[in-house]
Order: sequence, then structure tokens, then C-alpha cells
Amino acid sequence: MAEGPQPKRKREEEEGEKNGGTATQGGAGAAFALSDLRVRRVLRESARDKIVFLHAERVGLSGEGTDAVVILEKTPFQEEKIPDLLKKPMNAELQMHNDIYCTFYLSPPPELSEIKATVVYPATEKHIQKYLRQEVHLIRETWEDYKNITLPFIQSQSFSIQWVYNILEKKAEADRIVHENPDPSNGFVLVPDLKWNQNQLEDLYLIALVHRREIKSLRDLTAEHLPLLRNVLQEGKEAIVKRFGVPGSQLRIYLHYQPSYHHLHVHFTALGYDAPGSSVERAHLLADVIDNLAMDSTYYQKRALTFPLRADEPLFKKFQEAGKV
Ligand code: GTA
Repeated sequence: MAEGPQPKRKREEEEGEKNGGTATQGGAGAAFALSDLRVRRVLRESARDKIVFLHAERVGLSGEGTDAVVILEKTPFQEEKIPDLLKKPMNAELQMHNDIYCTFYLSPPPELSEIKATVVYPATEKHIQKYLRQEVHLIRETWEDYKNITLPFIQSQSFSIQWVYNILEKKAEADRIVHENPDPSNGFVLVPDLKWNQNQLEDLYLIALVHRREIKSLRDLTAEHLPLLRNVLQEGKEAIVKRFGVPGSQLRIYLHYQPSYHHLHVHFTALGYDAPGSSVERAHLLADVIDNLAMDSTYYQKRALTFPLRADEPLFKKFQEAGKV
């Protein structure tokens, strides 16, 4: 495990435990208990990542179901708890023994066998599609394609960004804020990402949400945004080394294109963590974005950008109809 200050389990997670898995109405979403949700089908699973994406539903009194997405993920090992795994009395079943090789199956006590559950409730069809395993294609989007195909599409339908406004307005996750620069034009809020449980630094993941609301993505950026981007890069790194002890040289700091949520945000992940969406077809390093804009203010209004789309996404169909794939 990385050296330096260790992350602490957050208060709201402890509250969650006390609540027996009940999500309260903290400025967003509806209140529900995990046990209210029924599994309808598996959308996707990965044996390698120890994660399963489920389409679930909550059946109301009228008998009508409301869709939910539930993501169950086995959490990474916490180094300080590993000795307990071998020591604490538990059912360790020997599966095979051959010469110097043997395999056991352990049934650890609950505190050593956590599963993180992320719930989207109520979930839209778009959420369900997002997590369904599907064929993926690469799109090469010119600036004209962006203006004629992508922009009208994202203006007509994209994921709600209410959760972003809830964070910026301190209606949700206020006690999780790691750093804030309150300047309305060049400021941002840095919070742990939904994907990080903050129990270990190996999969560190934070997200910087800018205060300005009109910047949808990389495509909108010009040299005018350089002070904002430089603040995010500099202050984000400083805040993370101060709070978590991870230096800037061990952080991957990037934007997604296309993002799922069209409000400018920057991902900060541990360099050693193969975070979902950190591959070349989607991630643009913030330091490179800053350099590109410093060289040419309209860089992102000129160049073609590549990004992946799932085969049944409506935007993919728009590119197909335009004869672009
Ligand atoms: N703090 O309420 C929130 C919140 N929401 C709704 C999203 N995020 C939030 N963070 C906080 N509070 O990193 C985070 C997301 C994401 C970022 C948005 O905001 O966790 P993006 O706009 O570039 O969209 O970033 P992206 O990357 O597509 O979003 P997302 O949801 O992370 O999906 C990426 C893919 O990761 C999914 O399609 C899925 O296949 C995959 N994935 C793998 N592991 C997981 C996991 N454990 N949880 C969710 N998705 C996972």
C-alpha cells in the first residue's frame, strides 16, 4: 500500500450502515432501502474486475416497478486488515493440495468481506443502456460533425446533471469536499468520485467540478479557460497531496471525451489504478489540454476527436445515418 496519510471511511458511509442500507433524501433522489430492490437481470459482469451491473426494480404499493441500476463490486484489500484474514477464526476450506501448491476458500467475517453497492434510483432507460454489455465502435468526430450531429443530440438528450449542481450548491456531498476554489469563473469543487470508497489509496479517484455551468466538454474550451484549467491542475494536485499524501507525479489527471455528464469536470485517479475510462480513446490529459490551448485558442474547435460509442446508442445511430461510420 502507498505510504502517507490514509483515507478514512466517511461519516455518511457509517450512517448508511446504521441505516441498514437506507438511502436518505439528501437534496436529491428518492429515499429507498436496498432490500426494497429486486433484481430483474444482469446487465454486465466482469470476473476480472469482480463487478456486476444489475437491472433492478423497486415495486411500489400499486404493484408497479420503478427501474434501478445496482452495481456490486468487491472492494480492494486493505493492507492493514490482511493479517486478520488469516488469523481470525473462519471457515477455510482446502480445495486442492498438490506438492507445494494448495488452494483454500475462505469465508471471512463481514468486516473483511465488504461489497460496495452503487445504486442509481430511479434509473432512466439511458442508465440501463449505459451499463448493458454491448459492442463498441470508435467514432472520429470532426468539428463539423460535432456542430451538425453531436451538439444537437446532446442538447436534445443527455444525462441529468442535477447531481453536479447539488454538489456545487452544497445540497449533497458537502461534507466530502476535499478542496474548493469559490471563484465563479475560475473556481471548482474537488470531491471523491462515486467510484471510490476512500478506504485505500490504490484506487484513489476524485473529481473536480467547475463552478461555471456553460462549459459542456473539451469541445467548448478555448484559451479563455486557461486560468480555470490551471487552477484545477495546480490546486487539485496540492489538495490531494495534502489530504491523501499522493504526489502529483502519481496522479492521472484527465478529461473524458465524450463525457457522460455535460458539465466540465476533471478526473484525478491514482496512476497505478486502471480506472474505467482512462484508456487512450477517451482520456485527454489536462496538462496536454492546457498546452494545446496555450498554443492555439481554437484547438478543440478545429481538430477531429475520437471516442467510443456503444452500438445501440442513439448518437451512434445519428453518425450511421450521416454515413460517418
Ligand atoms: N462524487 O453523484 C455523484 C456522481 N455521479 C452521478 C457520477 N459521478 C459522481 N461522483 C460523485 N457523485 O467518474 C462520477 C462518475 C464519473 C464522473 C463522470 O462522475 O463516477 P464522465 O462524465 O466522464 O462519465 O464522468 P463516465 O466516466 O462515463 O461515467 P461513469 O458513470 O463513471 O461510467 C464509466 C463506465 O465505467 C461505465 O460505463 C461502467 O462501464 C464503468 N465502470 C466500471 N466500474 C464501475 C463502477 N464501480 N461504478 C460505475 N461504473 C463503473
